[in-house]
Amino acid sequence: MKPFKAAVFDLDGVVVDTARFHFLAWQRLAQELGFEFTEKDNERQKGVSRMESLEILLEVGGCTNLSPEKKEELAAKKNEWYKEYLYEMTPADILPGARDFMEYLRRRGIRTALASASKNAPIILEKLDITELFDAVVDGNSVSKAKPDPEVFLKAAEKLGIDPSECFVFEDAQAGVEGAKRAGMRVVGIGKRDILQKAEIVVSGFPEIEPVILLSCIELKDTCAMEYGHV
Ligand code: B16
Ligand code: MG
Repeated sequence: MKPFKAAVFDLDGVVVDTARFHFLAWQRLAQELGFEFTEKDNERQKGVSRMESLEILLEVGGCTNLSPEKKEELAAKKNEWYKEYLYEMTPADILPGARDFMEYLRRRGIRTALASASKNAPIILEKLDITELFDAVVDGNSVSKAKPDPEVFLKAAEKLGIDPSECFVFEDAQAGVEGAKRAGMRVVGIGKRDILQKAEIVVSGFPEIEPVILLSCIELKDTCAMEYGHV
């Protein structure tokens, strides 16, 4: 196995809990359209693009035959509500342990990249004041295919100038884990083992595990991280 040279981070659900804001905004749209939208339905939207998320919501509500213009209008409306939450964010909203872990990796000479499906990634990085923590940023504005397509991860590796097999990805979504695996990368799942079964290591969050231990687990591709958190 090749050594690990770069860490590629998903954004929503890994570095910041914007997944909650996405859910609230989609739920508001569903309410306006007259149906219920649950957290279970929302799980399928994680990591996929805005328009694919809308298709999932419309399928749940049985809303068929909407024109492309109407769909664009609904997605834009949801995004405006979502951005209301983003504007309220401050650097304190970075998920516990994420900054410490990224800084630790960088001190160890490991390169870092962002690989997010979100077109709002630049605003989020700016609000959290973490743009400088990434050597490369690839987001929804620079990819044509959404996760589980590997494009966003392959572009991140290309921008870093590092072979995909030398990258480890941190992901909270099934679509993201799948995309990273298809890119030939190894994955640390952030969340629940039953949802992120294909990841090599799963932890419930960065504070569950000391950076030094998580890094050793990744380097050894050991199963020791499995003992941490709820997994
Ligand atoms: P936007 P990630 C993804 O971000 C979210 O997980 C997903 O729920 C969302 O639909 C997608 O971004 C697009 O977001 O509407 O802001 O462009 O997890 O890949 O960082
Ligand atoms: Mg995510």
